[in-house]
Amino acid sequence: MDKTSCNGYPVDLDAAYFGELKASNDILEDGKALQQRAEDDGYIFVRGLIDPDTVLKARREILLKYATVGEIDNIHNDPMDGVLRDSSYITQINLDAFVTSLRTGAHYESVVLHPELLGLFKRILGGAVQPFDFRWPRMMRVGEGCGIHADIPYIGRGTRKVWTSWIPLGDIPLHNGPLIILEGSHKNPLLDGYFSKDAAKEKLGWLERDPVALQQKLGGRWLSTHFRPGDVLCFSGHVVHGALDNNSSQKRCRLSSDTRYQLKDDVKDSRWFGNVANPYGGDYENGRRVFYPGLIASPNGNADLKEEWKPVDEDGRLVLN
Ligand SMILES: O=C(O)CCC(=O)C(=O)O
Repeated sequence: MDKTSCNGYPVDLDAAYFGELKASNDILEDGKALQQRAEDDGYIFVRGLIDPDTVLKARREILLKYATVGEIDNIHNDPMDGVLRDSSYITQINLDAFVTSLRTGAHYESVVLHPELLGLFKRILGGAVQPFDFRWPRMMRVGEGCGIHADIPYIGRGTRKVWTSWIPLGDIPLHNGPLIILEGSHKNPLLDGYFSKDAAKEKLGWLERDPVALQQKLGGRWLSTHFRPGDVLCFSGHVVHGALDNNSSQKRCRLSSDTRYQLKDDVKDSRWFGNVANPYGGDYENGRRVFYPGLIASPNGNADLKEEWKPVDEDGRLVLN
């Protein structure tokens, strides 16, 4: 069996430390109950909110783009299997244009702006909803994962009432690297200082890399599940989360999306709105960057996966150190 780890640290799957996300399908149409659960748990998880066909079309759209740049094998495998190639041409292409095409693909857009999703956020947040213009489609290679953090230091320069939706673009069992969230962390007073930070201004790193060490400090179980196409996990910017590592022995990538939503009339964090043609997001003084997480095995390192925004040259090509 493929192992379960987080940033290389073993994860204790004992029920005292690790549990299943609670599905909210039974209260899906009940705004009051959803708001109470959002307040209590910090997250709303819904099985099959979006029809799987819509999600799988987005998966195909994105994986074929990755196949075009040699990251995914569509010659010996069905591109939908998301099997990684050992070497790619990613350093030779205009990465800036490539990630823009991922973010703006029509099928991808019909997932992140799906009426069921917008309707759910309207009920959770209690009013008309504004999705961020910027989006974060994510491809996680084997051996990669994600550091543990909360979103609010990264996206909270406008309203503090910002929510994320994490959407699996395919089947994601535990060994394939799904998102994990730390139960009760959104209300933990030990995190007040962390929540008030501005990640870009303070050059903030991960809150932690070791899930067990953090759990010992803060308490709570890690929660996740075997995600399936159509499932949606929505969580507040104050929920501490990370991901299990992608330990697929089949060399399957993990494909997912994270996008942000807030109330329409609330103050916006201007970095993520408007014609985000050059969305390097973080306040980088020295040149242009694009959102391209991972690449742990590439010559430019990124061994702890911290630098998700990678420098590109004037032709949009990845700059290797
Ligand atoms: O998908 C991941 O591995 C990380 C996603 C994330 O950090 C987020 O949704 O805020």
